[in-house]
Order: sequence, then C-alpha cells, then structure tokens
Amino acid sequence: MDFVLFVAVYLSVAVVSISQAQIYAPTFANGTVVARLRSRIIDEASGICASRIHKDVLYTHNDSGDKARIYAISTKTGQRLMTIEIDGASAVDYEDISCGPCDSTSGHCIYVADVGGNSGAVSNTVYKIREPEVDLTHGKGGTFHVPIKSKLEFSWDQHDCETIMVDNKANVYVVSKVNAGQYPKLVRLPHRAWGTKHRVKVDEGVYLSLKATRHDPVGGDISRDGREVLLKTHHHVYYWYVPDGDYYKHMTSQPLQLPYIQEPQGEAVCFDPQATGYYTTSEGRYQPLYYYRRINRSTKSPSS
Ligand SMILES: *[C@@H]1O[C@H](CO)[C@@H](O)[C@H](O)[C@H]1NC(C)=O
Ligand SMILES: *[C@@H]1O[C@H](CO)[C@@H](O)[C@H](O)[C@H]1NC(C)=O
Ligand SMILES: CC(=O)N[C@H]1CO[C@H](CO)[C@@H](O)[C@@H]1O
Repeated sequence: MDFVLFVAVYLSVAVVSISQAQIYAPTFANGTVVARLRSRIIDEASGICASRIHKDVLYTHNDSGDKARIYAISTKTGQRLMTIEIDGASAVDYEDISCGPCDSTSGHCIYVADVGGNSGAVSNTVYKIREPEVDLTHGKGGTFHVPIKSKLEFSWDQHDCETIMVDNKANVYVVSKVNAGQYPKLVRLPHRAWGTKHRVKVDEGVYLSLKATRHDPVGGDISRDGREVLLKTHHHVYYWYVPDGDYYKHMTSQPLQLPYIQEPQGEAVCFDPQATGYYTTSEGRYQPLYYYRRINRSTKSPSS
C-alpha cells in the first residue's frame, strides 16, 4: 500500500512539473503603433535591437545597399537620433542586428550581421561594436564613428541567413534562411572564432521544428535574461521559453505563436530591454513601429 501511494505521489509530481513546462505560455496583447519611422534614409529596416544603455532607443540598419552604418531611433517619436558609422567594416548585405553583452562577463555591444545573399556572394561576417554611451538626446541625427571591437567570419553548410541572436553570455546564434518546405538551422558561432584572421568552419547546429513557408525566417531576438526567444518569419512571430540557456534543446520543440500584424516586408523583431513586450517594423519608408505588450507578467519566470 505504501509503495502504491509513493508511486502515485511521485507520478503526480512528475506530471505537474511536465505540464507546467508545457503550459507555460505568456500572453501578449495585439500590436499597437507606437511610432512611425521618420527618417527618409531608413527605408529598408531589416533588423532591430533594443539599446542596453539608452532608454526607449532601438538600433536598426538598412538591408543590402547601404554603407557600413547603423541608426539609433527613438521608440517614442520614430526619429533618427544618430547615425553610427562602423569604422573598419564593410557592408555586403546586412540582414540583422542584436544587442547583447560584449563578452560573457561585461559590456554592452551591438552585433551587426553581414550574412545575407541578396547580391550573390555571402560575406558571413559578424561585427561587434561597443554600444556608444554618448547622449543621444543631443544627437539630432548626427553621425558618430565607432571602430570594430571584433570581427567573426564563418562558413557553414547553409546558403545564407537573416537572423542573428545574442544570449546573456555573449553566445552568438544564427538561423539559416531556407525555402518553402525546408527547416531552418540554428547554429551557435564559436567564441574562438572572434578576432581570428581566418574564416571558421562551423559544423554544429540543430534544425528547428518550423517549416518555412517562404524564404524564412527573417529575424530574431533573445531576451536580455537569455530565457526567451523570438523568431520572425514573413507571416508570424514565434516564441520559445528557454529557462536554462539550452537553445539547441528547447528550440527543436514546437514554438508558441505570438500576435503579429502583417506588414508589407516585416523582417525586424526584438524584445524591449525588460522583455515586457516586443517590437516589429517593416522595410519601406516611414513604416510604423509596432509594440506588443506582455499581458501576463506573473508567468515571466514560472520556474524561479
Ligand atoms: C490586431 O490588430 C490589427 C490591426 O489593428 C487587426 O487588424 C487585427 O484584427 C487584430 N487582431 C486581433 C487578434 O485582435
Ligand atoms: C496569468 O498566468 C497565471 C498562471 O499561469 C494564470 O493563472 C492567470 O490566469 C493569468 N492571468 C491572465 C490575466 O492571463
Ligand atoms: C541612406 C541609404 O543608404 N539608404 C539605403 C537603405 O537601404 C536601401 C536598400 O538597399 C537603399 O536603397 C537605400 O539607399
């Protein structure tokens, strides 16, 4: 009898913890337009990330065709606050940007991914720059020069990609862009590849359980605490909860689908710094910046 009781208790505990993991589904409100991008020259914003230093500031960049530069924009007014030229970088086809720590212990950096294949050859290069601390409120659209802090060149068995994501330990992930019916590959770029003179061949990675419907995915982001992941395709925003930093393990299971208002050419998605919501915007001039607010804060950290 005691044994049966023990088994029953044990099983119910196991069932509860499994189902807690499975039902962990944060809810986000539908998107609202919080601003409209007001800069003429930002006409193909194909990636965004939220500043770790400046409040209500996102960084963005044009798709292929622009110089080696990124832009700081206000989430309140949509204005361009500053142009940041990346000294020492080239620009073949910038497809995504990520804000994260500079290394596993400190600093705020911006990672710019020259990883697209729009012009044929793919550069497969990631640039890391230190996030400027200058007062952006006085930027008024001025230009600021930042040198590359480090550079990473890689090769892999995928053609190209439009997604770069950096976690809270400065691990850099890319997700390959694949055609309809295929599965994108998630790959962690090795730390040792930073600053080397040669291109590093990356063999590892996992395939996501997310079949592309077009040339997908187009962008992604990891929350500042490393526990939540957004991935954007042309038509959807997907979400994974990753409590332990094991992105390979969790992102091979089915994601949750979050609200998304269809945009003309939406390739950009990012969390805000506290992950109390996420932003999307689209390529094209004077596009809206959408914000999707988290409704249920109490489920933010179900396991802690
Ligand atoms: C979200 O907002 C858009 C635009 O306002 C609207 O077209 C859509 O129906 C809304 N979706 C839901 C689920 O409310
Ligand atoms: C928030 O999440 C908790 C736990 O999952 C749930 O019980 C509660 O109903 C949710 N509240 C809202 C407003 O969704
Ligand atoms: C100012 C500038 O260079 N804007 C560019 C942004 O990217 C698009 C897409 O290639 C270019 O057409 C714009 O000239």
